[in-house]
Amino acid sequence: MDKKIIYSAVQPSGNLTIGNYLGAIRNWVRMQDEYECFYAIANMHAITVKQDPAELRRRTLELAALYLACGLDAEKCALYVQSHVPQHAELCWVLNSVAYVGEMSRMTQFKDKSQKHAENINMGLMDYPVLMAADILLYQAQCVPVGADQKQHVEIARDLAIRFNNRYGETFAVPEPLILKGGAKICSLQEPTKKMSKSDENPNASIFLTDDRDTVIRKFKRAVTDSGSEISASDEKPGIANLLNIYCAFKGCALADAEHEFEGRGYGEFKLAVGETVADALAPVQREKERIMSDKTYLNDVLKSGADRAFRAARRTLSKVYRKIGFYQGE
Ligand code: ATP
Ligand code: LTN
Repeated sequence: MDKKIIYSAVQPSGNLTIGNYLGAIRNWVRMQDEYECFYAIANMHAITVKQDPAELRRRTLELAALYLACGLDAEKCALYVQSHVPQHAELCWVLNSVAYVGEMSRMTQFKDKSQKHAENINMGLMDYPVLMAADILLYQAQCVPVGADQKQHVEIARDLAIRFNNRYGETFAVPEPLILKGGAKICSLQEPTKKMSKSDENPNASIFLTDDRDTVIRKFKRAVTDSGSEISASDEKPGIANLLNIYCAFKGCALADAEHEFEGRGYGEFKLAVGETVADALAPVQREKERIMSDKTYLNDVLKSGADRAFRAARRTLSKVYRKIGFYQGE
């Protein structure tokens, strides 16, 4: 039987956070042995908000190194840069004529980002989910491992696939989001009801995969907690619940066990334990990332062969799409 196809991506819009790791990349690593996986660096999505060109270029390579350092294996999956495969933009254009303005303007992320970047509400920001649908549908992906915030976008990709198939005949696989419990929504350390984000302007709100031990411990020490002194994962205690969630995700234990472990202990001691656990988990990833970054030839080879593999798959789907919609492709 053919292997199930998996697709996902992260934008090189900032340094990776433990939210990106726990919500997405860690699950990608777990899937690479069993499935045919395509994992991209979504630089075309990243430019929907202002980026410094030199930084964007640097972060693209750094993100590739982090993918590998987190355990992705370039032999097992296609790791590539979105803009290296031109079919993403081409399919996006076709899907633009299938997608409705109304449904795009209702997307939560579009509304949030429009508010946050009120001076730059560009067409790309609104078209973001259509490009994301193009990413997924190009590879006939059945499953898309993401954090909870991306569920709505994967649902739009499903809707567009179904609409296109109904209009032009069976063309695309209809994808499903895969959102695993535990790390699906890691929250900001400063505003624990908001998701942790790599482009948050407050650096104390996020733990970056590249933060050194002292920084990690200091950020957890400063994390906003709740009144009272009990360490429990209740809805009234979003700050403590978030820290418990992070602790359990890295330790691989159940929330109830962690609550039990910290029973009768103070917030200070608890925050230090979370900080040390996270710092211990990040240290080997950071060492590996530095090692990979020092070998640019290897990194470029990985991205080149990933793009070649992706290109072949994407070309197949795009040609089918062009045939279905009536684009003349020569005799
Ligand atoms: P930005 O702040 O630039 O919008 P981001 O940090 O939200 O970026 P994305 O590139 O949008 O990161 O997301 C990459 C992947 O990480 C997605 O699958 C997303 O669902 C997941 N993810 C992002 N933040 C979190 C979080 N706080 N908790 C769990 N998963 C997350
Ligand atoms: N929009 C996603 C990144 C992304 C993506 C994708 C995720 C771009 N294309 C395709 C899954 C599938 C985000 O996480 N912000």
